Order: sequence, then C-alpha cells, then structure tokens
Amino acid sequence: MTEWQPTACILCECNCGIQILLGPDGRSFDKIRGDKLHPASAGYTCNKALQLDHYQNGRTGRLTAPLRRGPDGNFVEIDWDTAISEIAARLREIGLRHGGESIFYYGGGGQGNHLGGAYATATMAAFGMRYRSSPLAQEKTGDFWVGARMAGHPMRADVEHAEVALFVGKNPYQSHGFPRARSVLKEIARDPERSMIVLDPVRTETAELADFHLQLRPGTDVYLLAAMAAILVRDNLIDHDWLAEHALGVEEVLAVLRAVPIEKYCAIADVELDLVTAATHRLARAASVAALEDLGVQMNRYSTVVSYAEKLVWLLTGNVGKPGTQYAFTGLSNIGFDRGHPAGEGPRSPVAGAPIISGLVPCNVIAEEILTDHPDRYRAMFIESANPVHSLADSARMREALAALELVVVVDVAMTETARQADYILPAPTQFEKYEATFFNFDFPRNIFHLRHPVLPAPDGVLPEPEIHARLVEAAEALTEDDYIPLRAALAQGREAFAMAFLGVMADRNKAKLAPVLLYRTLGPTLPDGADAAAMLWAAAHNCVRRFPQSVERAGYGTGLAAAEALFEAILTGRHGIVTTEDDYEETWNRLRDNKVQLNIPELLRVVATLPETDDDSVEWPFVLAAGERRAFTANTIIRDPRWRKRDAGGALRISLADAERLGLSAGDRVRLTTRRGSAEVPVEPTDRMRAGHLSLPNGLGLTVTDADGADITTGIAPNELTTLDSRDEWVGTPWHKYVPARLDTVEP
Ligand SMILES: Nc1nc2c(c(=O)[nH]1)N[C@H]1C(S)=C(S)[C@@H](COP(=O)(O)OP(=O)(O)OC[C@H]3O[C@@H](n4cnc5c(=O)[nH]c(N)nc54)[C@H](O)[C@@H]3O)O[C@H]1N2
Ligand SMILES: Nc1nc2c(c(=O)[nH]1)N[C@H]1C(S)=C(S)[C@@H](COP(=O)(O)OP(=O)(O)OC[C@H]3O[C@@H](n4cnc5c(=O)[nH]c(N)nc54)[C@H](O)[C@@H]3O)O[C@H]1N2
Ligand code: SF4
Ligand SMILES: [Mo]
Repeated sequence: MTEWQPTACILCECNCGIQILLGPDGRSFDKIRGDKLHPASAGYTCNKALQLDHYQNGRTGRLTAPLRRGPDGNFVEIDWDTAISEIAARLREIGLRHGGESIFYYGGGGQGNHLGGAYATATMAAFGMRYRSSPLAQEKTGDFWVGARMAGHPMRADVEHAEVALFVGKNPYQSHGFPRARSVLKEIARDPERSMIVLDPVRTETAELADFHLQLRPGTDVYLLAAMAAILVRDNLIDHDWLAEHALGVEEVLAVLRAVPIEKYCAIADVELDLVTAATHRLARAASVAALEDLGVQMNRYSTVVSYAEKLVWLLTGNVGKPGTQYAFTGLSNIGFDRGHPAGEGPRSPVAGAPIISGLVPCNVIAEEILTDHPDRYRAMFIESANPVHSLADSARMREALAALELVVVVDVAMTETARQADYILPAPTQFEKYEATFFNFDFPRNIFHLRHPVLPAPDGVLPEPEIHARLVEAAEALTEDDYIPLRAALAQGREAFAMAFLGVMADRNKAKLAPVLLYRTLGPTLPDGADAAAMLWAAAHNCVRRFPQSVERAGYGTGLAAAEALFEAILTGRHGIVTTEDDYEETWNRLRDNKVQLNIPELLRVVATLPETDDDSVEWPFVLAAGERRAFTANTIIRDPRWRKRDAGGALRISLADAERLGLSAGDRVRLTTRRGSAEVPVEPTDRMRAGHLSLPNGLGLTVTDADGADITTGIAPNELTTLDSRDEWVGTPWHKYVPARLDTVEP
C-alpha cells in the first residue's frame, strides 16, 4: 500500500478526517496528515492524531484470540465456535433462571466506533436483555434530560459562527467538542467584534484566549450562573419580544431570578461582581451566543441544575435557531433523544429505582444493582468497547461487582482493566482494520457522516463486532436461515423489492429488534469491498429520509425511496465523509416540542430559588480535586501505550503555586493524595494556572500494560481509585468527579 488512505482520528468525538500512509511492512503508520477532503474537519487535526500508531501497533496488550478464564483464574485461548456456543449457552441459562433482564449491557462504542454497538441491540433482543448503559450516563444525561424537558429535542451550539462563545466547565482547546476547535478559538480571540466567556477555576488554554475568564471557586457554577441570569433580568437585558413569541413559563422563571442575591452569589463564587456584570452585558448585547457546557459542570455539584441555569442564560437572550446560536440538528444520529419525563415519572432501574435517561441506567448505580441480594439484581454483564473498571466511579467497587456476577463477557481490542475481570474476552479488529463509523455527527446547517473503510487487514483470530453479534443471535436461535431466505430472494429482485419485504418483516416487533443482524446477513454480503458491516446504515439512511425528507433533499439526494438509496450509496462510496442533510437555521423551531421552548422546569427552578446562602469549604478536606482533566496527551483509555505521551508522561497532579509553596513542594516532588475512597502517591506540578485549594489529575492514566520482557507497567494514577459512587447528581445520577474532597500529605523522598 503506497497510497494515502482516508480514515478518521478516533481519539475524540470530532473524528477529524485523516489520511494514513502505511510503512513498507504494511502495518505501521508511517505518516498521518489531516484530510482536506473531509467535510467537517477540512484538513484540521490536533497534536494527538499523529500518535495513532501507538493505538494500532503500540504496546497495548492486543488480543488476538478469544479467551476463557479457567478454574485457576488464568485465561486460556479457545476457538470462536467454542466461545460463541459457550457464551450463548450461559446467557440463555442465566436468562432461564433469572430472566433476560438480569443480563446487563454496557458500552457500545468509544470516541470513534459506534458501528459495532449498533448491532448489539440484536444480541440484547435475542437474549431478552433489557437494561443497558454507556459512558454517556456518567456525563451527558443531565444535559439530555434538561434539553428534553425544555425543548423536546437535543440542541447543539454553533460556536463557529457565534459573536459570543460561552464555555462553562469546558476546555475546547484540549478537549475539542466542535470541529477545528483550536482554529475557531483563535479566530474568535483575534476578532475584536467577537468575544469569549469562560467559566473555569483553572486558567486553561481556552481561558487564556478568552475576553472574560470567570475563574470561579470550584463547584459554585450554580451560584454564578444564577447571578448572571439575574443580572439579565435586573438590567432588563432579556429579549421580551422573542420570549413572548417562542417561550413558555417565562413569568415563573423571572419571579425566581428577581429574588437572586446577585452580590452574595458572586461572592460565593469568588468572582468580582464587576467582571460578572461586564461578561453578562457583553453576552446580552451580542447578535448571537453559542454556549457549551461540559464535564467541569456536568461532573460537579448541582450538575443538572447547572445545565438548566446555563440554558436559561442563552434562552432569556433569545439565542436559538439563528446562525451562531443553538440549533436542533438532523442526520443519521439518534444519540441522546430522551422523552423528558418529569422527575419520578419516567422508567427506572430495577434495584435502585434510579431514573433511566435516554434509555441508559445511571453508571453510578450499576455496582449497587449488582452487589445486593435483591431478586432483580443483574447476574451477568456484556461489555463492549468500554472500560468501566477504569472509567466509572470507584474502581474497586466495580471490580467487586464484576466478580460477583455469574458471567462477564468483554469485547475489546486490548487486555484492559475491565477485560482482566472477564470470564470471556472476545477480540475485535482495531478501528483501522474494519469498517467503522460514529454517530457523533451533529453539525449544522450541513450535517455529515463518515463511513471509514479499513486501512489495513485484521490479523487472524479476531472478528468484527457485527459478526460477533450475528453469531450470538444465531446461537440463541433468534434468527435462522429461514428468516434470511425470503429477504435474499427479494434482494435478488432489487433494492425496492427488498425494502418492501424488509418492511413486512419489521411489522413483527420481535423480529424488528433483530433488524441489524437481518440486514447484515442478507444485504451485507451484497455490498462491495466486504462492507457487510455497513448494512445497518441502509436502514439508518431510510430512517433519516423518513424523519428529515426536506433536509435530505436539500443535500441533493432527491426524495422518497430513491433518496434513501442515493444517500446509502453516498455513504458507501464517500470515503472522505459526506454531507447527509442540509437545513435552514429557522427550521430548528419545527423540531422543538410545540415549536417553543419551556423555561420552567419546576423541580429545578425550585432548587435555584432555594440555594443556601452560604457555601463553606470543608476543614477536614482542604482541597477540591478535579479527577480526570483533559490534557494534550490524554485520550480516555483508547491509547494504552504510555510511550505515546510526549509531555506530562506520568500524569502529574497540578497544584497552585501558593499551595505548593506553603507545603514546600517543587515540580516532580511526590505527595500522598487522599480522598474519602482511597489514597495514592503522585508527582506534583505547581502551576500558576490553578486556584489555591484546587487540584487536578489527568484522565486516562493508571493503565497497566505488559512490556517486552513480560513485566506489567502501570503509568500514573487511575482517577477512579479515588472517587465514590454516592457523590452524584440527585436527578440523573451522574458522578461528581470534578469535586472530590481531598487532602495532601508530603512524603519523604
Ligand atoms: N485531549 C483529550 N480530549 C478529549 C478527551 C481526552 O481524554 N483527552 N476526552 C473526550 C471526552 S470523552 C469528553 S467527555 C470531553 C470532555 O471535555 P472537557 O469537559 O472540556 O474536559 P475536562 O478537562 O474533563 O473538564 C473541562 C474543564 O472543567 C474545568 N472545571 C473543573 N472544575 C470546575 C468547576 O467547578 N466549574 C467549572 N466551570 N469548570 C470546572 C476544568 O478545569 C477543565 O478545564 O473531552 C473529549 N476530548
Ligand atoms: N474520574 C473520572 N472518570 C471519568 C472521566 C473523568 O473525567 N473523570 N471521564 C469520563 C468520560 S467523559 C468518559 S466518555 C469515559 C470513557 O470511558 P470508556 O468509554 O469506558 O473508556 P474508553 O477509554 O473510551 O474505552 C474505550 C474502550 O474501547 C476499546 N476499543 C478501542 N477500539 C475498539 C474497537 O474497535 N472495538 C472494541 N470492541 N473495543 C475497542 C479500548 O481498548 C477501550 O477499552 O470515562 C469517564 N471516566
Ligand atoms: S483528538 Fe484531535 S485530531 Fe483526533 S478527532 Fe479529536 S480533535 Fe481531531
Ligand atoms: Mo466523555
């Protein structure tokens, strides 16, 4: 292979288009560059994409054969037929004894791979599984729920075209979250007509580019945002006409905001009133405001209430459905659609009775729902493309929970912290060895989709996730050749006949849930270049046309069935990514419930109305630890090879200069960091970016890999050895990892 091959970076949700040139061995990534032909990233990458060879070829503990844990606790290699039939038999047997709903599904994709997970719904149906979760239920479910309550449809921010960009607990310079983030941030910073407002206790790279950095005390965003909303009301900066036309529940909200003690709240947040006022006035003056909130608040005190207060700020100023504001996207993705039940009224998890948001059980109750003698407890877990032992709160408790289960199956590419706890491990090709895609595309006014083709062949011994799911579904006898034969016959007459036959099968609700595998086994083998895994995208394309006919038509695909086929064809052949839908900004209103926004969420407004008027620091725990910061060389646990990190190799604990001086600490000195849950030794990095009393540890460290001599090496601290399950949001159960009470002790060198 001597040609540049288009694919995408898999290290964050942006999935920038890249091109890879393989080395003479046909395996190493000799060169990597941004793909100028990618419709969203247009050649952009950050520093991390260039390190992807460490994911593909690094020291990762790559899995190349199915493994079964033996009676002595060690893994032994088994063949695929044995693995599939044993796993299917045990899942069936557990289902017979305890019901299929006792088998819990977790994961379904990381930052770059959602295609496999799209087939998992069939495996869930085949074994009667009902409950599931994913990492989204430890970060985004509060945002989803509030969005659903207020608008009935998720909205995203058009940062690129905004006059004012507002970042709340988000550091896009490192974490991205929208296309070409670093370039866009610099464009805003350079333009005297545009401004950036950042709420962050840390002077991040983003905060450095901001016009207004509100460097608040950690965990006080609810006060600061309530004060900002109250300033809008007090100074008559709200958009009355717009609200009269587009919003409901305005009076109730204004009544609460009129009573907010603005000065007191700014004092609690420890930000100068004048600065808060100036930033709020700037935002109110702007023709457009785009706001992004992220983990700094979503994993922090009052998380869901903060999501609400943040939205009030841009809703009161009328920032929806215009360029540079918030929009309701269209496209192939279904991620994050919640029904928005009032608190206490939606579906609930079987043991803890926790609210299920967007179909996901809160991550922080999973261990609780296993480690109990409740009859409805989970008995088995199927984990795919996720590393919950590392990524969920309280790793020790999660290990204990997995050990208590009758069966744990893990599908992954590497021997992860979670795979180490499994009974069976099923190895998959890497994301560059198979067809892969994400459903993380929310661009606007043009949305995109990128089906990536394999860059290099997979080694023997691994199977792509769609094939694993198909085999499990067949081993459960949920589908047989008899189900495939009529569909194949219809297909022989053309796609139109196939569509009709497929629609007929979908009328049977039990078969409808198996649709991905039905498509994979019938349409799949007829697709060019071994693109079987793309089969479910045919249904996704049809769905997209059904839901957003005009958007697809504007993107140039025509109308009706022909449009769906044209869109699917474009997906299959557009190797650099394609535009799927095209919209006008105003169309956002057609997607929102009743074409309006609802400002009054009574449960949350009540919290804003009754915030305690003091907020003292704890004496026992003098520090607040942010456990899991995004840095230049972190990428969740996707790259396991520690050598990929060109800076901050060990993942230092960042601490303010004042605290470092008081404790007599210099860069590289080791300290003992203690929380309610655990304790660890870690090197420090004193920096003037941090506030006194605040500490920060990077995410994605503490991974164990085996080096060339067979020795295990662990680099840095796994943050969730220090976090607790009970520190979580009242409404949706998301963890408060950015607000971990902590203590520091010096250690003798
Ligand atoms: N480099 C890199 N990029 C990534 C990832 C990665 O691992 N590495 N992971 C991806 C994933 S999965 C996600 S979800 C995103 C997350 O992206 P972000 O949420 O942007 O990342 P974090 O660094 O976790 O947290 C954001 C900011 O919150 C601030 N913060 C801490 N406490 C508070 C507080 O009390 N109030 C406020 N207002 N801010 C606070 C932190 O100082 C930090 O700057 O990043 C994605 N991008
Ligand atoms: N304390 C603390 N904890 C956190 C965070 C924090 O800020 N602080 N951040 C949280 C956030 S926002 C997130 S999103 C989560 C992330 O948590 P996870 O989603 O659990 O973590 P990832 O590292 O993204 O997991 C991806 C897994 O997929 C595997 N993988 C890679 N490619 C493939 C493939 O092609 N097929 C299969 N089957 N597997 C593959 C990788 O080896 C890895 O095990 O972490 C969360 N945990
Ligand atoms: S890590 Fe960087 S290059 Fe990779 S997708 Fe994210 S922004 Fe793009
Ligand atoms: Mo995330």
